[in-house]
Amino acid sequence: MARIAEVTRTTGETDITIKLDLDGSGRCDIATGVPFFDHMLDAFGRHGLFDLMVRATGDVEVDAHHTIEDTGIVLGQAFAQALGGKEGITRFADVAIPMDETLVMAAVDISGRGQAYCELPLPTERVGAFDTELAVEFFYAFARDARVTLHVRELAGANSHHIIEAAFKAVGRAMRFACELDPRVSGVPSTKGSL
Ligand SMILES: [Mn+2]
Repeated sequence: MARIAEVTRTTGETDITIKLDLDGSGRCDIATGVPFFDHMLDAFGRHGLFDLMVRATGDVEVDAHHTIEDTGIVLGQAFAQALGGKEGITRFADVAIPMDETLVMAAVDISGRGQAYCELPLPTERVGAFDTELAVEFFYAFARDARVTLHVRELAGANSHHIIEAAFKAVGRAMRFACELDPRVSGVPSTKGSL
């Protein structure tokens, strides 16, 4: 069965549509109105080997906060939908991604309980026009609505662009391996019988 999802969410602040194929090849088509965020979602999708289409329009004249948080919500919902009953998944994954001087680790459990713990010190408040604190807002929203446990840890880093980009690549890559079907797993990989 195809592990795909399409989710649209419209509020007074944002209008977002996401199409996701968990078993894709990293083809991304991203337009959020926030160029640095497009670059990050592209890194997430390509290195997660997800096919990912994102269309977001939001009140970026206020700031990018609503657009980025709500895109995290919708992307999380798309993962939850595409994972379905979670039969046969690997469930746990951890990766560390280097980017020059930076090293960021992400660990994920497709746990059914949405929670994120981020230790991602960023040396600058902005990368270009992008508010760096919004990176963790995205991960919190994503983990909550994907219903995954997510840890993101900066092990080394001096450049905010590198740190944020390594974090998105690490989370994408960890989600790839956690979502991947393991032929040795039968049913849902939990002693409780559900996730
Ligand atoms: Mn970059």
